Amino acid sequence: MELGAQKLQIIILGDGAVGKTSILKMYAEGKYTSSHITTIGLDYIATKYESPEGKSIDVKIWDTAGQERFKTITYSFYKRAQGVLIAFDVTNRESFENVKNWIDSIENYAKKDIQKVLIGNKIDLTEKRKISNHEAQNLADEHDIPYFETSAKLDKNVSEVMQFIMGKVYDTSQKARSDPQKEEEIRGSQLMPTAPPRKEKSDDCKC
Ligand SMILES: Nc1nc2c(ncn2[C@@H]2O[C@H](COP(=O)(O)OP(=O)(O)OP(=O)(O)O)[C@@H](O)[C@H]2O)c(=O)[nH]1
Ligand SMILES: [Mg+2]
Repeated sequence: MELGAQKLQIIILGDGAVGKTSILKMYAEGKYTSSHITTIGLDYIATKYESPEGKSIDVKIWDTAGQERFKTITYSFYKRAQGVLIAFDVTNRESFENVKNWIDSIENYAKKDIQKVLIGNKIDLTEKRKISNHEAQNLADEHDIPYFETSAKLDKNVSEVMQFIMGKVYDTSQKARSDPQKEEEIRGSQLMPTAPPRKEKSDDCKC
């Protein structure tokens, strides 16, 4: 049975200021800003994935807020995501330690077959680096998650990681589409609610 227009849904998670928005902005717009504009609640970018058969598939990538106070909003968006990027900052050990918590939350709130990728961002800050490639790769291996290192600032590995997750999500969704039992689930995933993008500058935040 043929389903309606296919749309892939991906979410990016990780502590505040690890560079989630910067990665997505570099991918979608080829732009980088050095100021930290904290994501409030939820935002998204829309892009396309060219499938190996030459189909152009709509992709929505949800940009979440790392701050604790927005976690409830984020959880409500886990359920329909088919792919998740978990990002940490290679110069910030706490953000790396918290990867385990992000993985736990995915296990608690997301679909079982969600495709995961771990990203160590800010690799341009060589002198300040606290987490080696080896240490991060070990954690990724423990959880059986592919690991990529990126620099949103230098546009290093950004399109590679995005293409990788979209490819994984597309392959999984193709398999699911040929399984009639999963049909309803796919339809549901195309009905993800849209949140208006809202941003505020962290410097001005009085909260
Ligand atoms: N040196 C360097 N700085 C980066 C890189 N990526 C992001 N940053 C900086 O890190 C800060 C935080 O980046 P954001 O993309 O806003 O981080 P975020 O994870 O979206 O943060 P929240 O929305 O608060 O959760 C900004 O000042 C960015 O300019 C990178 O690859 N290298
Ligand atoms: Mg952000």
